[in-house]
Amino acid sequence: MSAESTPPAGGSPAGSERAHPGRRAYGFPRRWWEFLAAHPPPGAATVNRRWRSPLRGPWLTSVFGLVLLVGLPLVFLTGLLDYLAYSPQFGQAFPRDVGWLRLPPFDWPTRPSWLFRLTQGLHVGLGITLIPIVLAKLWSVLPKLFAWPPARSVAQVLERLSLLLLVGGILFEIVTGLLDIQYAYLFGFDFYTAHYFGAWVFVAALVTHVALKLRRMLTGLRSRSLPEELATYRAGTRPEPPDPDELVAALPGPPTMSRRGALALVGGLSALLAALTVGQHFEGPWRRIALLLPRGRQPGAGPTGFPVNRTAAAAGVRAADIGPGWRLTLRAGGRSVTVDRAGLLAMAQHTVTLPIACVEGWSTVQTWTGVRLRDLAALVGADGITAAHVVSLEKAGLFRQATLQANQVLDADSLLALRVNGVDLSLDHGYPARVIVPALPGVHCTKWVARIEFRGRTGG
Ligand SMILES: Nc1nc2c(c(=O)[nH]1)N[C@H]1C(S)=C(S)[C@@H](COP(=O)(O)O)O[C@H]1N2
Ligand SMILES: [Mo]
Repeated sequence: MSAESTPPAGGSPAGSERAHPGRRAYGFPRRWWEFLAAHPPPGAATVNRRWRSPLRGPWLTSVFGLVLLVGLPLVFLTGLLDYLAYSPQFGQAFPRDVGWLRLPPFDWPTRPSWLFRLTQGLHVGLGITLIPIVLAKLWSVLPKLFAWPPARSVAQVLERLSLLLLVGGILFEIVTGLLDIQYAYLFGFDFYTAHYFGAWVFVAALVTHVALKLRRMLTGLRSRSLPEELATYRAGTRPEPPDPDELVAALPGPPTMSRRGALALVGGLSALLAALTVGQHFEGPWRRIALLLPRGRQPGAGPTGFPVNRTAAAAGVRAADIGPGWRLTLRAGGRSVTVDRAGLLAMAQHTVTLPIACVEGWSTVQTWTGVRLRDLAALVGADGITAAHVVSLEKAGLFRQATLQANQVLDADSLLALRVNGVDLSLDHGYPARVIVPALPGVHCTKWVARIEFRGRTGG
């Protein structure tokens, strides 16, 4: 039995107890937890003896905690930015309505052109890279999950409840996120809604946790010197001194690994995951080792050999839809103009090098040629543009249409692309015409465009 389960007769160290015998401040009646302590469930009393790693302790927990304290808010913030990049003001972000969590609307910028590539890359990449650190942090405090009695005061119950949301929240975000980038919707709920609200639950719990533990983390960090730990091999590894939180094992076993070994193992796993992830953003051999990239790992050769999110076949686009009979319809203020591909090729052509960055975690930079969106607006006499609604010839599907902000329509690099890397667009990349706009989420770079409706102050 550990010392805590047999409180010394005559009262506990809590001063309040002396003033109110039999009752702790904000605590349960002492009889309750004494009863609980005397009746542990099978195995609970020996937990302290079973978790024997001499590496567990406030310092190690604090090191992992510090990394997560810096990293996880960044994952959260870049996730929110990705949400905002979808222009929620047009009701096209997922989830569509977030109630009072709605953030002030603003126009997602078109510069720098790699902005969305950066935010989604950090969100997915850092999220994946931090997984080993999350698991290591959980390992370092795991025995506390089995602490008995489970709580002695209302404050402790609340704290453990917040830990449930914290741990449950981060594991939920990791699992749903990983499944999403594999396009493996094994769960019966909407990914975006769950991942979005799950993130807020996690962050609320994180703020609570930081408020409660920040000082102990700082004390923990100061309790040992990192350079010294990094120079200490297994033979010299000693347990940390007993701590009030009981992170240190009551009966530490001999070390099987040094602290520097543990840090190297966890850091090495993170580095490995990072290496398997960054390839999602670069061509050549990198993309081939991007094991977490589900689509387009073998994008084929030639100028159109870059990743395809959804093929023409998958989108139900038939050859007849995009043959010589294809027309682009432009609309504004009740007017309508139709152009064929030859007509578009006869207009002023512009060439830009821009990324397609898919929110599912990959990106690719290519050189696109086509007509400026603002030239198309002029062709149909649209002015005072506030937005443009782009519709593909796909009959159904979430990605068949997108609304662009005014700044996205008017940017000199925003194109209806007809060609890529010097050749006609391939069928899978959106032939006869697709949208490409700097810093626009890939999902809004509509392929197989059939119609563009310009909206403006002067009707339309
Ligand atoms: N019509 C249509 N356009 C679409 C899609 C689609 O499914 N249908 N997918 C979008 C998504 S999610 C991405 S990331 C990009 C990918 O473009 P790519 O397949 O040419 O690489 O196209 C976008 N345009
Ligand atoms: Mo995408």
